[in-house]
Amino acid sequence: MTLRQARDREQETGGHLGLPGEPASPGPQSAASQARLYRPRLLSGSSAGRAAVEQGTDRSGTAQITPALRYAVRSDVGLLREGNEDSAYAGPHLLAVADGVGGHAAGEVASAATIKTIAPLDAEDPGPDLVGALAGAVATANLRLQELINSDPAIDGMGTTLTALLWSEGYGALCHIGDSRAYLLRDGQFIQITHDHTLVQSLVDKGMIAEGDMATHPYRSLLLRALDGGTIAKPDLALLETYPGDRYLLCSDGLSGVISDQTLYQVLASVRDLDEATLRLVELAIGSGGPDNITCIVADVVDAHGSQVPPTWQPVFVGAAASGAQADLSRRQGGVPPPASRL
Ligand SMILES: [Mn+2]
Repeated sequence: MTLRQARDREQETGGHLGLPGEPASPGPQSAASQARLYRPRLLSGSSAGRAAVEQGTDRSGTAQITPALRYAVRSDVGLLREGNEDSAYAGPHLLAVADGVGGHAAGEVASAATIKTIAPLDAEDPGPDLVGALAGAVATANLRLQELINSDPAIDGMGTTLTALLWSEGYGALCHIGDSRAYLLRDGQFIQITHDHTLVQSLVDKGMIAEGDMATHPYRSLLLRALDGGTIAKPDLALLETYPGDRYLLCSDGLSGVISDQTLYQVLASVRDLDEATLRLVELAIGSGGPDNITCIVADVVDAHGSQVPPTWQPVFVGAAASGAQADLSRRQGGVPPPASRL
């Protein structure tokens, strides 16, 4: 089955994803089976503490809570790949992982251009429509890929996944296309909040193969959707409510393809320090053979004033967006190389 045939088939069978409500019983064992975009209910049940957070007070009704992000990001080429085609950005309002495809530098160009195009969102006022702001930036990134391909037919066929969270004052807009992933650890429950746009995921959804066979399926890398500059981007979009104590993981398939959800959960639930958590995750992927580039962002929602650990303010680029592809891009654009990245 070709990619186009697979895409057509997905469309015929209604593979486009909606936004189901809260899963009935999320938990570490069910993370993969709950692989749907996830919208936590507002002020659900007896969550008085959350209701207070919504109103900007604590349970006593006195202190103001100022939610902010604390994060760490890491990218590693792995053991078998010559270059790193993953790119990622983490800043106080934007977390994004992109995994380039296309081979021979083109994947690097695609992921780096996408990350570079959406990164300025971090410093902008997103306005009242957080999802719309992120979706607009992603559409612009897709047009950027089209420009790059038009100017250099040698890179035609390149594309990239993108999983991004634009965060503002307790709300997160989630944009997802491809097979990078986002997970949420909340109140001891760990769930995957994105749904892979892969052939094997669609086969699992239709009950044609077992979930346990995904990782070893010969077509496990075949994407049904990606940003490729050639078609209108169709990412999944959702608005999440976030709460102090939430921990988010965004990663490329170089991590989630070789490390089980159960192990991801164990690391995230047990390693408090964010830098250490990202290091442990990358080490685990390398210990499993490191067949692909490995990129992960781990982010905690903290109270900027009340928390013992301060928020992070430093923007960070890693992977292709932090190195060679930037120079390639500036040459393609005929411009001056951008300043050196912070990592
Ligand atoms: Mn990958």
